[in-house]
Amino acid sequence: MPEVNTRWDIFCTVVDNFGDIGVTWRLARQLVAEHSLAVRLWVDDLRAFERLCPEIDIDAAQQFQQGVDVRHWPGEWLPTEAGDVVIAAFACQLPGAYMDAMAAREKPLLWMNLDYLSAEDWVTGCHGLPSVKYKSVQKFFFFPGFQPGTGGLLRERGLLEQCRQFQQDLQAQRQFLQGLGIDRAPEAQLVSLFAYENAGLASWLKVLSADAQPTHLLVPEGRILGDVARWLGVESLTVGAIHVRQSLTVQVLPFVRQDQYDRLLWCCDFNAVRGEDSFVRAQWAGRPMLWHIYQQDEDIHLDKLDAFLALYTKGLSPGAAEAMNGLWRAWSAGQPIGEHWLAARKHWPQLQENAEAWCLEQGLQADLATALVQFYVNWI
Ligand code: TRH
Repeated sequence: MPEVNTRWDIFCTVVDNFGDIGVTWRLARQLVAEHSLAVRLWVDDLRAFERLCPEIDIDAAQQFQQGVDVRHWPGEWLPTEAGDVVIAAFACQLPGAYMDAMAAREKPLLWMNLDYLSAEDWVTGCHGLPSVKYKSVQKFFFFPGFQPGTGGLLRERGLLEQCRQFQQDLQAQRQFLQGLGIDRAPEAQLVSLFAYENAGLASWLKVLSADAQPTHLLVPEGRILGDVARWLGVESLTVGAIHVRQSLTVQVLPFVRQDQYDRLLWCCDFNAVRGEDSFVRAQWAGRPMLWHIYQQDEDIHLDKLDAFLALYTKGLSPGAAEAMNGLWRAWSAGQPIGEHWLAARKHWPQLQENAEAWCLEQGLQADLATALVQFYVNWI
């Protein structure tokens, strides 16, 4: 493993939402906590960061947070020595002067692009390959993924054990939920909902409200709230709002810190998630889930969705796999999902087992931070 003093620079531009900072913040913390590395995290938007980590001082050019040297990536770059390892997250463009500093280093450095997560087959072939060069400095592709031969997924040491322990401790869950103002409706299944705007939502809420089984739906503040409000027939929804419609209780939560969001996922019987980071965290919760994939031009996200579904549903019976495929595809297309939800409910025990098995199978892979460190060790 690399010498303790290795210096790593991670660059993050917040393109939209929270995935870019969500992923890089987790990675930076883990490299510090588990690999004793000196990590600078350069972020261009500290306000987005603050939502996930309220301790962030949005006016500070530099600050330490959980051992990570957090730097506000300034519009006008100041001369800075390059690190030993440089990670450009999601193909972000590094400052020209920093790239010159990289090329000027006497000791060569490792430069990597941390790519988007995809289950597509081609990822295995491209992971670790050389990409472009800047002067004498070679950049490499680093692809997260679900299959051997990829860079794996972000997973902190002991995460799955911690999650299972929490899931077995009803008192700890109750306390945690109460801290967020959640008093679980009796006998209700707990469902979390984090998604982009979705025209298919109304059909789901309708089915949930008419179901014999009560549902307590937890909706963190965000883009889906407008659709929830429309279905409820209320003008707007604010944090703390609770509305009951027959079997369905809808509660609006604040946007919580990242580690609290993880716990919320662990508490729920079903998690609707989106983007990249919450999608992975729901998998670690080991519970059935629904993914609202981030839309891309020319519908290329649909290939990603299908590639993941093919892996995720491979252990299911044909009926259960069909129900999952129908549910996930309809949700990401913004189509009604009420009928698909009912079809999936028929296979619930199998979907629960599958979620656990998938989580354990993925937990056998090396985690992404360790794989990055290993990549560096192999490179020197
Ligand atoms: O926010 P996202 O949609 O992020 C993105 C971006 O759109 C990005 O541009 C795109 O590249 C990427 O997805 C694929 O969804 P994601 O990735 O799930 O990120 C959300 C983060 O917010 C995640 O780290 C969890 C965190 N979070 C909290 O910390 N507290 C909360 O209450 C909630 C709901 C989320």
